[in-house]
Amino acid sequence: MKKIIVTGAQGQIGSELITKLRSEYGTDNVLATDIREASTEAAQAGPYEILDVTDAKSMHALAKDFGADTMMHMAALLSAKAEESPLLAWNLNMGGLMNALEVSRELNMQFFTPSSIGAFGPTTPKNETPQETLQRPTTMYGVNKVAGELLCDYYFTKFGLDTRGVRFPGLISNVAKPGGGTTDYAVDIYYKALEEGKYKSYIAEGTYMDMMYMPDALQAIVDLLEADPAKLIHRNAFNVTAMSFEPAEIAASIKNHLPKFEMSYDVDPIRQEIADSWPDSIDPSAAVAEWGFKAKYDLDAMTIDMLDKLKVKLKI
Ligand code: VAH
Repeated sequence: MKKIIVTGAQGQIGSELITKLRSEYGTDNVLATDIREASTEAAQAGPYEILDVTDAKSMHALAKDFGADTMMHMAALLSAKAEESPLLAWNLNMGGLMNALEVSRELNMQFFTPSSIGAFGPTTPKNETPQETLQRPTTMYGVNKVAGELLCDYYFTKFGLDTRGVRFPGLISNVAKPGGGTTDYAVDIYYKALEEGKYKSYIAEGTYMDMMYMPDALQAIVDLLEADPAKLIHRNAFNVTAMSFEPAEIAASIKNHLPKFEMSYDVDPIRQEIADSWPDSIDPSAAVAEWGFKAKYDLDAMTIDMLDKLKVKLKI
């Protein structure tokens, strides 16, 4: 049975990933780590340690003492926050990744870390973006993601480390509220629709971005972890997506269930510039062919589940 160490376990993906991994592999086989004290129910539900991913010595000691054979490196600064603090983003995103790769190499662990559609830039083909294409991102986050993909492939070809990754689209979750992303409007809108009956989008109408509901993202991670390595032509990182929509479309989907919901716009130029540099839709065919990637939720199915879950969470 796998013994897994997760970094960034209280982040947007990490906080749900530890629950998913514990249900798949057993609670005691998943060590959740984060720079902060365990404050979420998920973090407190199993083995947990404080870890700053820029501290290689501590990361090595925790992984070795736990007997980990799998590293899920999730700790990172997201796109908008990275644009606010590019040097901090470089040090955390690249320093943390290098430490996680080195510890995984030293302890011969399987390795996973997510890339993002942010690894593409304004000169990348915008529609049905191919698995292999031009990647010249214009954000610090994108530079980190492209460099990270290349580093992970290097560790696979140079050291034979079993590195695997996906390029996630915007992820929508009813558990952890995200912090610092560009696609986060697609999470905030559900909360505000229920709490206030209206939402002011910082992303302009007509701005398409790839998106995915968190349950599909978590299943994709487990499916890739378990994939037959002999069938993997690519490794870092696979395009995965479930849908592509623009703000008016998610607003319409919500309005089908909350007829009085009102949408308005107050565009944030920084996050709009980031969004404009990313693809409108990416092509996930390599992930489908090499490890059977399949998303279950489309926009309307996600809206129904998000509203149902948030009504309970917000006691509305
Ligand atoms: C962000 N949610 O907005 C992340 C993601 C594709 C976007 O990487 O930065």
